[in-house]
Amino acid sequence: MKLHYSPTSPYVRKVTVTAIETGLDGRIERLTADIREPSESFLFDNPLGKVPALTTDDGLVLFDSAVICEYLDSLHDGHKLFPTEVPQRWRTLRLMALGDGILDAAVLRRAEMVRPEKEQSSSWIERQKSKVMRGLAMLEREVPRFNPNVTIGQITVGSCLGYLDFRFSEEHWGIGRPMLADWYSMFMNRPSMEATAPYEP
Ligand SMILES: N[C@@H](CCC(=O)N[C@@H](CS)C(=O)NCC(=O)O)C(=O)O
Repeated sequence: MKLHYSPTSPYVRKVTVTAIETGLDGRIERLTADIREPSESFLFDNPLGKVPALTTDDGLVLFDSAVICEYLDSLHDGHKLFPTEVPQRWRTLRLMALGDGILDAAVLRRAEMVRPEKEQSSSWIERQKSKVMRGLAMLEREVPRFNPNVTIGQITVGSCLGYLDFRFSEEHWGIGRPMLADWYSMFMNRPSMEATAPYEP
């Protein structure tokens, strides 16, 4: 399998953590993608021009991160990251959606903040920031109900908080959210999380 990849993308991190947790990492070749100027062949395979995208051994190109993670989870017989039993399945998918939604808002906020100052919309930046803040408040409330076993929900939340540390470190999201901060310190010790910290190439 081939993974179109960027070391700064939190959505790619979700996939690489999933690959490590499921024992599939050794079967995945990484191809660095230039998302600012994507190649014609990459755009043909993924018209959205985003990473991650995974080319399977059968030649099917999968996107986005949720689909790729569920695909990887279907390829092994160990502990499943996408529970099949309810209500855990719905709790897990909801937690993944919350982590992805916070990420979407944080990524949009950053994209706006790096535009030339006179072109930036402060109301747009604030709108995205308030989604992040409300999402973090919900995560703090949800921590006591996190599944004791690792799930794609927790992997998404871990990748999301890692992105906030990477791009918005001066905002210290952990202040005032003690349960989430404690959970994150513990989750960060997983080898899969340690091996996938984001970096600027
Ligand atoms: N919902 C997508 C989001 C992927 C995404 O937005 N990736 C960013 C990198 S962090 C990207 O490729 N952006 C390039 C673009 O939007 O053109 C997923 O979960 O995979």
